[in-house]
Amino acid sequence: MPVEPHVHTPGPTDIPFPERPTHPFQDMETRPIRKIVVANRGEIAVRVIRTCRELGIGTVAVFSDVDRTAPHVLQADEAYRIGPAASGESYLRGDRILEVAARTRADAIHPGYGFLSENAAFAEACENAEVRFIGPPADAIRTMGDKTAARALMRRAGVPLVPGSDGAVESADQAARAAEAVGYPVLVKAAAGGGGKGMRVVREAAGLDRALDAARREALSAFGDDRVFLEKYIEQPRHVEIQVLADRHGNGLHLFERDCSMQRRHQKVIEEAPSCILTPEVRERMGAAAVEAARACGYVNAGTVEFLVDSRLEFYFMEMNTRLQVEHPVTEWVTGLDLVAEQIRIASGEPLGYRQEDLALHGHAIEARVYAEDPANGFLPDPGRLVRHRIPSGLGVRVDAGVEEGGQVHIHYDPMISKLTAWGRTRDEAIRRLERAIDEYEISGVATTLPFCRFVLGHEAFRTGQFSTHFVEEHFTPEAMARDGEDQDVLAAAAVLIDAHARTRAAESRHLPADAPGFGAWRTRRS
Ligand code: MV4
Repeated sequence: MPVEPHVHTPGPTDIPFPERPTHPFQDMETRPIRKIVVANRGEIAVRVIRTCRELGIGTVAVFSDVDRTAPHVLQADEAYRIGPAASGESYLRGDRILEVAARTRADAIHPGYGFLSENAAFAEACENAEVRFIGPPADAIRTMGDKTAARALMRRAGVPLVPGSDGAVESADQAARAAEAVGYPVLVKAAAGGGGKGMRVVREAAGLDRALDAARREALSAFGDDRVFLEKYIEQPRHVEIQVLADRHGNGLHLFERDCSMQRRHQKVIEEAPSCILTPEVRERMGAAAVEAARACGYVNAGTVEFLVDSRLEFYFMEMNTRLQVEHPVTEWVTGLDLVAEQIRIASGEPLGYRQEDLALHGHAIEARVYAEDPANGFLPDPGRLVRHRIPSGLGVRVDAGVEEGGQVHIHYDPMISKLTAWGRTRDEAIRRLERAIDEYEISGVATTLPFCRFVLGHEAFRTGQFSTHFVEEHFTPEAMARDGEDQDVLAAAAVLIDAHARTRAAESRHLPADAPGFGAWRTRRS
């Protein structure tokens, strides 16, 4: 199916397909990047377009039928339809995206996160079409996508691993021997996994066979691959990940860590940089291990090495994410770098241009993810129109939104509305600023995770930094969240009454109806 140019595209709509190569005197490695196809939607597509603007690089958006007027489409220089709403028929169609790149004579494709970002075959197809994939080489994606291959490589590279089986377990017998060797409890994980799918905790030998079967079945249906392996189960871990950058010239460095321990069912809720549990000495060793992990798999571009950290601050390689991550803004806050600009410079073949010693942490940053989900109702997605969307601002506040007021959160895609981040000189200042920003944020039309984020930020365990990846299951109930908001509700109710009175008085003196626009609207914080 041919791609249809969007109506707002200036100039003729029947641009002929150029022959390739279009630059006979410059090979792909050194050709400058002048135009980028952004193969994504929502906030990350907008995020990439912003940096392209700053760098003077042209942007091409792609969109599905329901995204015809989405922010990323309106903000790009050109935009092309790639199919119907379902992502399998649009944002996952690498062939159509490559067609758009050819037709628009783009030099590169930025995949964002999700969709095609960790698809080795797509990265390869880009290179074959002589369009640069702004991400790592296909082989690095492939190696890190196979958790047993990644473990084997990390072992050889001397990166600390959770004790476990060498490679996939072939039989129940072999699994039992591996489990005895590391000691119970153990965790059965899918080789093709990640994100917690196909995982089973086993507390004693009696439960192993059942867990193996269950994990295999889940892995087969989720990934089409039933290979599983074993690891010692770390009981109350922190999730700490290191941001790395590597150029084509063999230079690699890290941009310190993000603490992503605050999760709910493997979905991150609050992320921060730096981690309040690390010491400078552990930070340095983890950073060095992450750079080594990247070097070992031939990594180029931006990537993230995830570690589990136990209560003794021992750290263990978990997996490597071969893409730009949702939570990258907190790293941008504390390093002052633009990670998308770094990705593009690296893809252009430029050297990093600075060394590890040139980098320092500055202050503290925290991100709250704002989803159209109802925390009072099992976090059920609540898609719909953002009747009101007024974002906070002010010193040290950043909002990356993919939907504007009047726009839709669609059922077809991830229900994230925005990422709200705040910076402070200290962790406490960052927390207070993020709380202030949440209080300033107005959303109506859909339920959001804002009150849930407010609950987490106000919790003693979060304030003191004494929490693990189990925080939400241990401390969160809709009732506790509601209690937390009660004082605010009383204040909001009082405010509504005072406002109504003020409106009436103002309307009387100006001869306007009391509901005239421009008087502002009160709302409760949990609206
Ligand atoms: C673990 C673990 C404990 N011990 N591995 C979750 C997702 C996947 N990337 C790996 N995960 C875990 N692996 C060992 N050996 C605990 C988790 C885990 C987890 C990790 C990070 C953040 C949140 C989590 C929630 C539940 C389990």
